[in-house]
Amino acid sequence: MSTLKNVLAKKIEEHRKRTTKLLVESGDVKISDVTIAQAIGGMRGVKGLVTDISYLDPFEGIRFRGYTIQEVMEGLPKPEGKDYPYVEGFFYLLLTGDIPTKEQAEEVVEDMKHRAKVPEYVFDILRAMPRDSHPMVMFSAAIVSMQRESEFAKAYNEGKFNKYNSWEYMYEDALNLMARLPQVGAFIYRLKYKGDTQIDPDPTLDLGGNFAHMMGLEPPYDEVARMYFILHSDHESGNVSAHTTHLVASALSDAYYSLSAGINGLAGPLHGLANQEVLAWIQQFMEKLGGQVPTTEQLKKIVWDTLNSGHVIPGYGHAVLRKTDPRYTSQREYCLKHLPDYPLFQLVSKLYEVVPDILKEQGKAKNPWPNVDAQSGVIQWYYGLTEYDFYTVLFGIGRALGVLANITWDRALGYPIERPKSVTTDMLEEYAKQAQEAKSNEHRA
Ligand code: AMX
Repeated sequence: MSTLKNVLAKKIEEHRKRTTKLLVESGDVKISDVTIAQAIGGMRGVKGLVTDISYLDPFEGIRFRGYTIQEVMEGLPKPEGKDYPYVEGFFYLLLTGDIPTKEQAEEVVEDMKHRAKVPEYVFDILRAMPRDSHPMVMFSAAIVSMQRESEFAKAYNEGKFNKYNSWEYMYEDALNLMARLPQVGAFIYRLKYKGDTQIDPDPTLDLGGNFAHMMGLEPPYDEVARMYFILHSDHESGNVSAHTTHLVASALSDAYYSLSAGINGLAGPLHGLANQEVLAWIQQFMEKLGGQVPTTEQLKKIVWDTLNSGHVIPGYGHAVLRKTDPRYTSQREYCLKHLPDYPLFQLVSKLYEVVPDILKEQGKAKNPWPNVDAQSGVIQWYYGLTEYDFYTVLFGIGRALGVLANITWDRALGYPIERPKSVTTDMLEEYAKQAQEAKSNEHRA
């Protein structure tokens, strides 16, 4: 058994005791109430999910297994001469909660290399699809098409499967999928935008390095890939892609079905597609201005015009965060170091100066600050990846790290099929009436 699987098995053994104790001794302790506004309004703020992979504080931002972005980037082992850590070592951290040693991280690098072979039929399927299909459609289809490779589904069908060992099959699927996604993504990119001129994987490279190589992008794009995949990996369980993956897996669907479903959610413009939308929006108004960088006054007008036409400002706002997204800040720091004078970066920085005040003045968005997507396209564009409808695939490869770690733990802890209860509008009106009556009785008393 690999070190990672061994360590994970021990952690699971320990953790199961905690979950059982909570259920047996404190199962009826309340952690959340639900208002009518929350039931209608997308369950915002309702605590009803459990994950230990990451936690999102509205003001501090994301912590992966208790570590801030900076601690992750500084603390994890890195390939020789590189500034950003092995993605594989980060996956070790997400799964186990431990920062791996360099040896442990490199063991995962080697393990993933052995799992990285994408079945030929996936390429045939992708080539058979209309070339103008959105890259996220291709990505999702490629993932679900590999379902026949699922160890989890095989074990289930062969009756090997029980509540205690099912995580091991999910783990195998998670690692196999994670090892293959970079090639699937790079294949789609080169199929769609580079005339199907494919670049073979280089078995000497780590996941981030190999992705850059297969995309045909020179270093330091390998560093960008490592940073990007880590930053986009997880944002606790309630976001659409993570929640969907978890929900589908709760029906004992395997990792292929579950991840593909999560990727479909990520493809929505209010979620992962926002990174593409930011670039599309910028390109649109730059075109209107004849390529000239807008002045602050012009930018303010553009932002107001966008809002007044009923559109959201892509890359701004968040359902949980109430400050600038540290994933935005992390990418901004990269830009300040590597491309401070790049006009597109300067424009995005100017937007940062203008948009929050306008959103505050408009008074609708609860969070006027930028999220991860406001900044990410700039770096991609700078390194030559200008086909912005591909950006959400990059997000998807990263997001897979978090959601696959999550569903492995879901099986390890035996979480049941997810099934919240709904009510009807008549029932809500009855609750409202009863609350009003109770209030007037209180006044009278
Ligand atoms: N521009 C304009 N209006 C915005 C806004 C923005 N960036 N963010 C929120 N609002 C509006 C909402 O549309 C809503 O309007 P309504 O009352 O007319 O329906 C109102 O402000 C209240 O919304 P909220 O409670 O602040 O946000 P939410 O939790 O409902 O939605 C989000 C969160 C991210 C969908 C929203 O902020 C948004 O649409 N942002 C732009 C798209 C985007 O960047 N998405 C990426 C998010 C990060 C990610 O998942 N990758």
